[in-house]
Amino acid sequence: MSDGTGDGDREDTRAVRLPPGQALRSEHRALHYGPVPTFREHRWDFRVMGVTETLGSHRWTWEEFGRLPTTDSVSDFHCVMRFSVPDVRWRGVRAVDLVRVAPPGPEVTHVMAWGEYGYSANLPLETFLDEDVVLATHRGGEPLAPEHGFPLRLVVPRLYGWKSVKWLRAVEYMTADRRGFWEERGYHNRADPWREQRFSYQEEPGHGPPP
Ligand SMILES: Nc1nc2c(c(=O)[nH]1)N[C@H]1C(S)=C(S)[C@@H](COP(=O)(O)O)O[C@H]1N2
Ligand SMILES: [Mo]
Repeated sequence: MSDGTGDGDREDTRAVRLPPGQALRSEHRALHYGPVPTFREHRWDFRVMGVTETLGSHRWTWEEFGRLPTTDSVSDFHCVMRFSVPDVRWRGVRAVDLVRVAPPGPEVTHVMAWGEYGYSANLPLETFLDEDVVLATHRGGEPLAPEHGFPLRLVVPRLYGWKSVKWLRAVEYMTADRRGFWEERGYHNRADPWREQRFSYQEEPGHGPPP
């Protein structure tokens, strides 16, 4: 049996792995809106808030966050600007493991991920719980570079890149869907790259709350 490492096999696999309208890019160039924040450990915390099971919020200092269990996860990264970066190795706390220690109330349907400076992105709780979703501290075996989200970022490989919030500071549990930063500014509420859900004008009834 072939181990699938021949060049031909590899090309085939990648062609299938590339969502429509995307081109491969090996270099992972940083892309974001606004400045790169400076990490100050004494001022940093991470919170899980909103409709938690206890209705109280959970808070971790950087040191406490570092004691949560971590996992390695390799995934492809798809930016709405039509490029995809294959085989990115992330390390961090899987969203499912976070939710285990900070459970949502039973009526929670969506989460809002919050970054520094109020950047935000919404996603269904079900998607947040996919096993490849991580709150990443490392990329390619190294701590995140500042421009890639140091010290912590969300990675949601199955949605377009803007949902992968860099400089992550909080996760909010919600009982209804609400638009995040780009979802309020013309980008698709769902953002599934396999369905090419790029812009909000493509949304159909049921895809999200009114823009
Ligand atoms: N806080 C924050 N996170 C963000 C963004 C941003 O502007 N601010 N841009 C998003 C977009 S559009 C993409 S494609 C990815 C890019 O991640 P990278 O810079 O690590 O390649 O970050 C996402 N996360
Ligand atoms: Mo993006």
